[in-house]
Amino acid sequence: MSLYLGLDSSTQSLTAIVLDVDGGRAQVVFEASLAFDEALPEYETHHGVLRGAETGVAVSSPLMWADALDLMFGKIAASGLDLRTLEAIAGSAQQHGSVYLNASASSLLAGMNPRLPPAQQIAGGLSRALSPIWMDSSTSRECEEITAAVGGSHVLIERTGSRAFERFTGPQIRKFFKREPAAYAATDRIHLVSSFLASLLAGAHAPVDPGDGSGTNLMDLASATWWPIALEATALGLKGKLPLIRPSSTIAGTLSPYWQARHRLPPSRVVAWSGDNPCSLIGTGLVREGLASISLGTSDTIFSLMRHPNADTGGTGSVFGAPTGDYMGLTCFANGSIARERVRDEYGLTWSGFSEALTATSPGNDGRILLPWFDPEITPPVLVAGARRYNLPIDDANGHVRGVVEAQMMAMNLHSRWMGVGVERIHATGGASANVEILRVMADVFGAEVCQFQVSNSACLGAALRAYHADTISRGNPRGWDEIVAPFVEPLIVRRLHPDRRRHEIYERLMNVYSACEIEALGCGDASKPLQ
Ligand code: XUL
Repeated sequence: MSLYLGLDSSTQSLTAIVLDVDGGRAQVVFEASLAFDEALPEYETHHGVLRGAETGVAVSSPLMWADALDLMFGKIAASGLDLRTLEAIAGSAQQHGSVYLNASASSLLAGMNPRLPPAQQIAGGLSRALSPIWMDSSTSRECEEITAAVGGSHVLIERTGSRAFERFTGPQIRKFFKREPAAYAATDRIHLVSSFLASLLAGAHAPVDPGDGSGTNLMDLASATWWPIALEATALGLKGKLPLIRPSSTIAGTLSPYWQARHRLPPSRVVAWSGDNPCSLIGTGLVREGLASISLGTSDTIFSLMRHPNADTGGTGSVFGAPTGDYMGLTCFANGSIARERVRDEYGLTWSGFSEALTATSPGNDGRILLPWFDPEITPPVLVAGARRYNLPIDDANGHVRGVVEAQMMAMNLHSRWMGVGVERIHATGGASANVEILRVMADVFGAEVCQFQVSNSACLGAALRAYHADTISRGNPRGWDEIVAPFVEPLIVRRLHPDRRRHEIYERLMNVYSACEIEALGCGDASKPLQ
């Protein structure tokens, strides 16, 4: 019996999954989640986020993420599991967010006192109190500057797998460098959320993996190394401040004496952390081409494994490194669960009321269309938030429920075509994948079979599977990804939804209308004024 722990530090919560692997058999023996707003109210976040006075700013506290780890280890220690066989720990984190540390951080990380919580001990190691996160859309100017300095968008896309995106780490670093030069100069190390949390566990600076490194606009995708031209275009002296990039299976260190003593844990291996989307790729079993996953979380994402980094020259999506050593195509939508919740709350519904509204309305929504850009949107790019409505009266609750779900699915279909994946089967994950009515719309819009999983946090499951995989390598007995993933992921499929041909035809026609609405709203609408 060997235990493997996966942690997922997402926008709104921290989740943990422990796998028990016995020979070829494996099962989930522990799963828990804590929401930042409720578990750590002293950080005053709303859905895990702090909004600044400046438009588009979205930040969060790295100290909150550290305290959440401490609370979660407390839960794991109290679970009754025999943790002496906890062999390895790996993690998944919201992508793109960055944590800024000064030169004292190394010794602080190494010398933490197990009698005290982590946050207060590492606070002095921060050179920037708050971390910009993936929801931040305040760096358009920096995106333009970086793009121009590297020789244009096509060059950036070809080398890094993505055009300059506001949420990506490079533009965020550039903004900090320009606005707070003294604090930037006092920064010794800039971690991603993933490598920061791995460093905290290992008690020493941990590397970034190519999956998360590719979400920075700074990494040369083909060689998985920092790209000097992008570094120069971003900020002075940046190379010396970034962590090393190492394969996802790298053992970053041993669980530090702090965590061992504080929660009576063994000296488990700490595996490099990755981004939540690369981890979800593993957790939904996408180790082969031709399948797609849709994650319905705070952000909605659609992604697929790629053997070759076929970048999206149109600039809609991104190519990231995959934990398998391959690549993954991804399109990200900012208005995911927050938009669904917004509609649910606005019309005083529960989730079952939300499902009932979906059942009570017909596919195609009788021509009512909602563009659910309640927050600034990534795909398509909408910097100033504001929902748009077509034939949809503001007091029409049912129309809004179907409108938000249909819009999200149609947008995912339209904006993932660049990946060139003929989608026959979709693996659905994320909190909202528990809702069968939402998955029915997904199946009909895509004309594809949709698989629902028993574990809705596939990023966390993927992290636990990565811990297992890296452990087999470090013991000199490596297992292939198919062997790791197949016995786990397939049995977790609890439901398969098949598309209805007639409904799919309705959506094929409606997608042209939806696309025209997007174009009209982006090109002709006054982006500062919602239509209703
Ligand atoms: C992906 C992205 C989001 C975050 C959410 O590019 O920005 O999916 O990773 O945690």
